[in-house]
Amino acid sequence: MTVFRRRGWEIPEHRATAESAFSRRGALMMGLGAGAAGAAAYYGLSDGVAPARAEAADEVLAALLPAKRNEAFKLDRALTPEKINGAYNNFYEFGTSKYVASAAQGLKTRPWTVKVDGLVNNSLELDFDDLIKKFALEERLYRHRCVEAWSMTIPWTGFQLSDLVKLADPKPEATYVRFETGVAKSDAPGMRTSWYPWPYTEGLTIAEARNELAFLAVGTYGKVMPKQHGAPIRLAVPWKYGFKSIKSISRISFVDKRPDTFWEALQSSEYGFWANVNPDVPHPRWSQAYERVLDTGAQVPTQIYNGYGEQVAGLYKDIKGEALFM
Ligand SMILES: Nc1nc2c(c(=O)[nH]1)N[C@H]1C(S)=C(S)[C@@H](COP(=O)(O)O)O[C@H]1N2
Ligand SMILES: [Mo]
Repeated sequence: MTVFRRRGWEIPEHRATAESAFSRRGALMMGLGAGAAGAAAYYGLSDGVAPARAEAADEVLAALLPAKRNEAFKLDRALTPEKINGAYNNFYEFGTSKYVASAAQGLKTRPWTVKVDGLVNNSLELDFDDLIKKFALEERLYRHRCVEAWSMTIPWTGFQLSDLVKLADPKPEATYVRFETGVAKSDAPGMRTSWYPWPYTEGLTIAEARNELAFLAVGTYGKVMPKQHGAPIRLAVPWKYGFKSIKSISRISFVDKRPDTFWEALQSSEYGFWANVNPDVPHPRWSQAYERVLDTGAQVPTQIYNGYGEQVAGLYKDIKGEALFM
């Protein structure tokens, strides 16, 4: 069985040239040659340098960690080592390579406000440290399957999105939830590329947002989340392709129309709203049948809903005529 791997997976082909030119500029700005940049970032992180650097103001969160593990969320495979997960990321605001961990240290995570608005009875605008005090933090071991056909497992610390939905108390007209990334343009070299529809946005149906698996993560490996994973707060929806799990969220809006999402706006023929994992529905440019497990490099068969069908298949049983798996 052959799995095609191409460079610039998530980039529409006609943009690939502009893309690599951008990455090279980014590398030069850091005073490194293009080849050295990736390697330096990778090996630097392997020594545990970048992920350890937390904001001084992380004390409130740090005092709540480590949170108790919820044993209901188990894995069928080994946990990916922290240094591997922290050194291979997708965070386009900081560049299109996987080695954005160093650049992501420029993300300012304090002060950080999360706004919850739209069709709700209880709109909120809370400082991140006040927000986390409203919820009981727990740890869950989740799988993560990127649309590019690599996967990892990770222990997230956070709280169930449905608890925030409850607190916001949506009106009956609210049918979707829209998420927006709050990374400041001035901190994020990748956002200078004008052909991307910044800010990064994502969306779920309200039923998906109420599903027990939908999780808002604020920590990894029992610690404050490294910036490259989307600090201070990011979504984890493990039955969907990774791009749905939006990072560094600053706004959550309850709406009555399907929200535009970053990847759909960029290339709707390749990245849809639903993006549920399905090994039988290939991406237009590659197979989704297998995934490369980070660290071991093993090629393992991908599972429908990334193995979470028991929890989520029911969400889709009455939805007809929609591209649920792209
Ligand atoms: N704001 C924002 N969120 C994002 C992305 C991004 O580029 N920007 N990339 C997505 C993609 S494609 C993946 S696979 C995951 C990667 O999460 P990780 O780097 O923590 O593994 O984040 C998702 N969330
Ligand atoms: Mo991804």
